[in-house]
Amino acid sequence: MDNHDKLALPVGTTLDRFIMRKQEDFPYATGELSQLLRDIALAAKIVNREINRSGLIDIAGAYGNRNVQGEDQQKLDVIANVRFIRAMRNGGEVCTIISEEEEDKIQTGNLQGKYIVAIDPLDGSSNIDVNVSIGTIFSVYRRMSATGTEGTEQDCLQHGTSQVAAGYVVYGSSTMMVYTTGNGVNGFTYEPSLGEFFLSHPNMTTPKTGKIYSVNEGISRDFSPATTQFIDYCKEQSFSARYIGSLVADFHRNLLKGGIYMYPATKKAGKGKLRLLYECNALAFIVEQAGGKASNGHQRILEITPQSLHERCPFFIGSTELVDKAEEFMAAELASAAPAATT
Ligand code: FDP
Repeated sequence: MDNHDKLALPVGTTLDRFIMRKQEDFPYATGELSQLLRDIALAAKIVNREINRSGLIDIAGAYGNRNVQGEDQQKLDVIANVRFIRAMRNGGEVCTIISEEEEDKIQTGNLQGKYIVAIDPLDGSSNIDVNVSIGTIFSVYRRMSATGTEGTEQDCLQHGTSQVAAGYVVYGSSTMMVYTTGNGVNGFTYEPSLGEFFLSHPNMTTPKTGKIYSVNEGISRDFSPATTQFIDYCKEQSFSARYIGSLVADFHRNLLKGGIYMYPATKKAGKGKLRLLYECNALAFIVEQAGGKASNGHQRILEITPQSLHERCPFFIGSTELVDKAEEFMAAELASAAPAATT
């Protein structure tokens, strides 16, 4: 067998093996967080399968919305919600889940579970039906309340700085899972024929600056003057505008290439559109671990004190230099709005 023989090529490191190796770095680790990450990865594989079949399901379900097993066809975001919750409920490590799809927190019944998970099971829902990249985003917190009880509101409303892990899955031209446990960021690409995620992007770092800005400019008439001025700045620099409208996909591209994604406050939505607990915090943790920055325009995302489960916040995330620049415009606006000091 020579070195060019296909059999000479190693298959690489699987996500499971990588998680196990990382756990060995912490001699007192119980393995519960590792198991939780594996549960999420398993649900992601199932959701990936459903997404890949979604066009076919539509065809198969065209007459009465029933599949061959006679089950009602469900929308993919509902399917994803069920799959992730079921995986975490069966796993046993999570006591409470906050999901974009459910108004109230979900008690899994695992009273001994040490972890709280906030999840957007399928983000970018407007892109589901048109075969465009979508994603899953998750944050993991250690509960503050005693085990043996249900998770509390206080457990769910922790600062982003308290996250013990965060990640996302992008279902795109290939499916990838990217996660951090606070010690760098690693990305894994799904190999469908083997049914495994393989380490493809070790120690991911994001460029300090970039040439991409991502924002829904169709609603720019509703932006504050400072946001518009920052967008004008991006145009003066001849940046490229790239906006898929799927947060995970837009974020993932900018993480790799350098750039800024923003969903600012608008006249209609003073806190923007994105949710702090299961969208902004997770990506903020990841971007910081990769050397980037995330802000609401004035404050570090991870230091915002959450007030409610589904609260929204303006979001500027990506290369540090570009987020700094956006903050400069916001600060100038704030300063000019402040009443002049009287003598
Ligand atoms: P969607 O409403 O399609 O679920 O999470 C919300 C989100 O998508 C993000 O993924 C996306 O970046 C943004 O909203 C798109 O909003 P606009 O259509 O207002 O641009």
